[in-house]
Amino acid sequence: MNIIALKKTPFLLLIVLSVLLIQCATRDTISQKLVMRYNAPAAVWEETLPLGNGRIGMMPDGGIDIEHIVLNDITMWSGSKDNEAFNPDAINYLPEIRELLLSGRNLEAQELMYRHFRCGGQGSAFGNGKDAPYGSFQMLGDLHINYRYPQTDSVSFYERTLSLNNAVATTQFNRNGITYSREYFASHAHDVLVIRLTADQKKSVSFEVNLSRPERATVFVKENRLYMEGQLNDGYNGENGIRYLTQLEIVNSGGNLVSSGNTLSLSDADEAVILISTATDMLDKNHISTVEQLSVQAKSKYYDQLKYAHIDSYKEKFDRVALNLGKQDNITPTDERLIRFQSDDDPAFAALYFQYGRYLMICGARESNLPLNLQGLWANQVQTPWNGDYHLNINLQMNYWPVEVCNLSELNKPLIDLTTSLVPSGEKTAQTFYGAEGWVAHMMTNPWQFTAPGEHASWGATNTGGAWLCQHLWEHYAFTQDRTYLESIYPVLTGAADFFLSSMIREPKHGWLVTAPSSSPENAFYLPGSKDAVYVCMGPTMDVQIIKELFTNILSAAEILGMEDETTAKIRETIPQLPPMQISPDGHLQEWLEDYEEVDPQHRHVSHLYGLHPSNQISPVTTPDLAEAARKTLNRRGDAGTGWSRAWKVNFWARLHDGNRAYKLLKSLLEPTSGNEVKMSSGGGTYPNLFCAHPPFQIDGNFGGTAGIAEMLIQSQDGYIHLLPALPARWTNGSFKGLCVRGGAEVGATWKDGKITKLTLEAKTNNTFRLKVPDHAIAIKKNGKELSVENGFVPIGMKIGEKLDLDVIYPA
Ligand code: FUC
Repeated sequence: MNIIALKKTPFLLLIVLSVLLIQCATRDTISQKLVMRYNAPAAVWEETLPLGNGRIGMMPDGGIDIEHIVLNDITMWSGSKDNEAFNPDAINYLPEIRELLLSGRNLEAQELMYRHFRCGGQGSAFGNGKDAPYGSFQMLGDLHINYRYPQTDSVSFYERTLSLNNAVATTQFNRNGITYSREYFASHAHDVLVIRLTADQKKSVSFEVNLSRPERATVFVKENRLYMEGQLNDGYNGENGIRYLTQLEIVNSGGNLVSSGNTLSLSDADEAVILISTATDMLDKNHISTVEQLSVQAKSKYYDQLKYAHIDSYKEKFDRVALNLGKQDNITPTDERLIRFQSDDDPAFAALYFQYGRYLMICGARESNLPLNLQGLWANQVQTPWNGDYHLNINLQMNYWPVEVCNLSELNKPLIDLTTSLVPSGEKTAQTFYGAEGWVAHMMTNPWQFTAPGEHASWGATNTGGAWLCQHLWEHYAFTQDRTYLESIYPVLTGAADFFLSSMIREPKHGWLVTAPSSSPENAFYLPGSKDAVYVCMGPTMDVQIIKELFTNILSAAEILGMEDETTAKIRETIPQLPPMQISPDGHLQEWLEDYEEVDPQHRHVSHLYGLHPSNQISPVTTPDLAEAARKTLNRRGDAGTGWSRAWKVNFWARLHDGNRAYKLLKSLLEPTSGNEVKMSSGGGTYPNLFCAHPPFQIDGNFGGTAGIAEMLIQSQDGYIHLLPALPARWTNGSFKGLCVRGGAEVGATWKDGKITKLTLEAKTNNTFRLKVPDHAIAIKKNGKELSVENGFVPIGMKIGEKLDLDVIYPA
C-alpha cells in the first residue's frame, strides 16, 4: 500500500514531477492560471464544484463538519428498450391528419394527433420516466464524511477552489491553529475518484464515512471497504435494469481504521486518501471485476503519481486552447465575480467562463461512452428534470456546439455513436408511423434508442431530431476532413434523407414539398380568426432548413466520395421543390408556412433561425435580406429566456456580426441566479458554480455560451476564416490560440485596440485556407513578405503540420 505520502516518493519520481511543474510554468504567454474560488462551503448543490473524467464524477460541498459529495456515473440510467413505443395504430390516422392539415384544419389534426399519433406506452412519462421503460438519468449516490476535530472552535480561514488548468479541487481551512487540506479529483488516467485529506499537524485526520442513495441501494462493509450496489428499474420491475457497484476504501498513514455497521471510521491519522471505484453494467458486462481492478491499480500508485498522471492526461486536452482577454483575477471569489460581472464587465471573467465550458466538456464525456445529457454527467436526484435525457430539438445539439471549434474533436464521438445507434429503431419508427423509408428520430431520445413521436404532439411531433443530429455528423467531417469517417457515416445521412424523400407531401398553395405532420419546436400559433393555440402544422421553417442542409451535405459528401446513387438523384430533384424562407409583411422571418400570429412572441425557442445558426443559410454577407429579417425576428423575441435560449442568442448575434449585442446576451446568460424550480420563461442565468440555470440546472447553456464566445472570435461556416467577426467593444485587447476551423486548421490571433496584429495557422490537413483580410488592414505578411490578396481574401495553401506566423499591417 504505497499510495500515501510525498515523503515516500522516490527520487526519480520527484524529478519527473519537477519537469512537469517546469513545463507548466513555461507555457506560452496566452495561457493563464484559471481558478474558481469560494470562501465558504457550498450551501446548495448549485454551489458545489463539478469534477469528472467523462465517465464518473463527484461534486464536493467542502463542508467543515460534515461533507456531502454527490457521486455520478454517466451510465446510471433506468429503463430499457420500449417496444410498445412503436404504436401500430398511429399510421391508420396519418391520411386523415394530413387531409386536415391540407385543408387548413390544424386544430382538428392536432386533436387526432393527441389521441392517436403518438408513441405507444408511456413515452417519456412527461419527464417522470424513472420507473417507466423510458427511464431517467440518475445520480449514483451520496457520500457523507463526518469529520472529527480535537477542538471545535470557529474556523479562521476557509477556501474552496477548482483549478481549470488541472481539474483538481481543494478545500482548505484553519481550525484552532491546524490547517486542514482536502484535494479532490476524478482521475482521467486511472478512472477512480480520489480525495486526499491532510492536516499540518500529525494525528489530526479523523472522520467517519458512509455511502447512501435515495433508493435501490444495498450498502455493506467487507474487509474495511465500503460497498454500495443495486439495480435500477428497467421500467417493468424486471431483471434488465442497469446494475451498479461502488467500492470505497481508505488508505491512511498513522491512523486507526475500523468499521461499524455500514460506516468506516478513521482516527488520528496523519493523512488519508479515499479511493472510490465505481461502474455499471450498461457498457461493461464485467463491471464487478472492473471496479476491483481499477481500485487495485490506483492503490499501487503513490498519491502524487495518481495526481500528476491525472493532470497530465487532462491537460493534453485542456491546454490545446487558450483565451486571454486580460489579467485573470484568481483572488476574488468566483460567486462575487459572477455578481460583479453585471457591472464591471471584467473581460477575463468571460474568458474563465469560456474555459469552464471546455472544462465541463472534457470532464463530462469521453470518447467511448454516452454523450453529455441535459445534466452533462452531474445530477443530484434520482428523477432528474426531463429525465436528464437527450432532447433533440435543441438541447443535445447545443451541448456539442463547442466541441469542434474548441479543439476537442474526438469528444464528438459519443454523439456520432448515439446518432448511428438510432438508425435501426429510427427505421422501425419511419415504417410504423409513416410507412416511410429511411430512419427518423423525433424530439427526444435516451440510451435505449427511443425514436417515436413523444406522448404529446405539442412538443413530440417534431420529426427532424435525427436529421439535426446529422448536421453534427457532417460538421465533424468539415473540421477534420477525414474521408474514411465520411464514408462510414454516409449511409446514416442518406437514411435520414430517405425518410423525408419518402414522406414529405405537397402543400396545396405553392406545391412545395413539406413535412406533415410536424411542429416548430414547442411554439404555438393562432389560426386566423381563432384563439386556440395550435402546434401541429406542415413544413415549419426549421424543418425546411434542416432538410435542405441535410440534402446539401449529402450532395457534398457524394461528390467527395464519388457516390452518385438513387438518393442523390432524388435529392437533386427535390431541393428546388422545398419551400423558400419567407419574410412576413412586417419583416420577420416566418416561422411557419403561413404568417401565423405566435401565441408567445417571446418564446424561448427560435427554431426558424436554425438557418442562421447552427446552419449557414442566412448571413449578413450572402443573404442580407434574410439577415435583416432574422435581426427583426430576434428583436421581437427579446433578449430574455431560459439559460439555453440566451446562449443560442449569443450565437445568433455573433453570426449577424453584432459583437455588442452578442455580448449583451452573454451578460444576460451570466445573470446570477438561485432557485431550482422549473421555469419556462424566466429565471435563466448562471448559478454560483457557473452551471447554467434553465432553471433548474441544465448544462446546454454552458456549452451554448462557450460556443457563442468562440463564434464571436472566429467563424468559418462560409468557406473562409473570419477572425473577430463579432468582437464586442469591451474586449479591446486579447489573444487566443488553438481554435479550429472547417477545412482542418488551428488558428491563433492577437489583437490590440480591436485590430488583429498577428495570427498563426497550423494545418491539420493538406488544404488551401481562405483568410478574410481583417477590416482596415492593408496587407498580410509572412516573414516580411506580402501575401497576395484576391477580392479581400488571402488564399493560403498549406501542408499537413505546417505552421505559419503572419503579421497584419494597417495604414500608419
Ligand atoms: C425543451 C425545452 C425546454 C427544456 C427541455 C429540456 O423541451 O423547450 O426549455 O430545455 O427541452
